[in-house]
Amino acid sequence: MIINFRSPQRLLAGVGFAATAVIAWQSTAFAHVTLATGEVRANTYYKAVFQVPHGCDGAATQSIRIQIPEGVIGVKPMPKAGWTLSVTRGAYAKSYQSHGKAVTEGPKEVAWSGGALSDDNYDEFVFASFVTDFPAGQVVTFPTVQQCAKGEVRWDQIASAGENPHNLKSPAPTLKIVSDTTVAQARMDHGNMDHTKTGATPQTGSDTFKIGDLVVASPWTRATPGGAKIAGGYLKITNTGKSPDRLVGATSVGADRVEIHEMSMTGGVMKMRPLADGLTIKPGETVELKPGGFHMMFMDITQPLKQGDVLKATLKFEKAGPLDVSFNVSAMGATSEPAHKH
Ligand SMILES: [Cu+2]
Repeated sequence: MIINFRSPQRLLAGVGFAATAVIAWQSTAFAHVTLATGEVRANTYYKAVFQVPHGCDGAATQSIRIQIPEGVIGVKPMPKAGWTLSVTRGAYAKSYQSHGKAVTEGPKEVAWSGGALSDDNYDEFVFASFVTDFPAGQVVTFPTVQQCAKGEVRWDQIASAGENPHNLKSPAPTLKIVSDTTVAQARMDHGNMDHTKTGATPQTGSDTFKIGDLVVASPWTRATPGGAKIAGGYLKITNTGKSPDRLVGATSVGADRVEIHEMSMTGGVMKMRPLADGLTIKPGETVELKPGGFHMMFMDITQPLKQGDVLKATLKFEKAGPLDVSFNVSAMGATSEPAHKH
């Protein structure tokens, strides 16, 4: 009798734990209101997905109001059940060509209001748009007001030249215009989502670590902003042997746990998921873990990572066994490994 009573409870407890883990990842991953895809080419359609990770100091979110910058035209917001959608139209500063016609006015602000998004939940606010002829490298900002049952947050701070956007308390969501030749992949690995990339110039490191037939080259990570709980880990693994091996996990004294993730573009939105079976390295192959692709994820880091630091970790390979490596900590927002001081 007692056993029959307890079994379903144990099952439920298991389910509850899994769900909690997922939510914890989301809320730590996106500290600010940000765009899911932070890079786009000029003269293309752009699906803007605004991620709202929490309320205002614990209070539920009741409205999200987004200003549309000049040059982003033809905005079509996605209605949301339980929210009232309103669009404020106005004249554009100049005339744009769209499908052979001149477009001189359109939405200048969109707002979803009357909702109740609990501080414990995460939601997305979406519109379709067309990004006009911006020069590559330009950062387009979308000042956003998040109004809550109590208080509001104005996500409208814009980094001035030379200023690190990570130092801003409430940065406006940003979209970086990339050139045609740049692969338009959003290099948003969570901790640095959509923030302007600054800092380190590409440098190839010389750190290598070997075990059995495996060579691990140049592990690196990024400095993390104050409250960040996660950090990405990047490196290259070469299998010089005759049989496949697998990176099945890792541990680090600097993190509660370490996961291996994959990123992929789905419907214009970059998503990531843990690789349950690890990452296979075939004989003769080099697998690169890098921003926007496969990566390691340090979860619940014990203290912020600072540029120039070294984060120790132990990689676990299915056949080769454990391998101690050091991740060099690059600048915040860096897209490649830091220069080394040996
Ligand atoms: Cu990840």
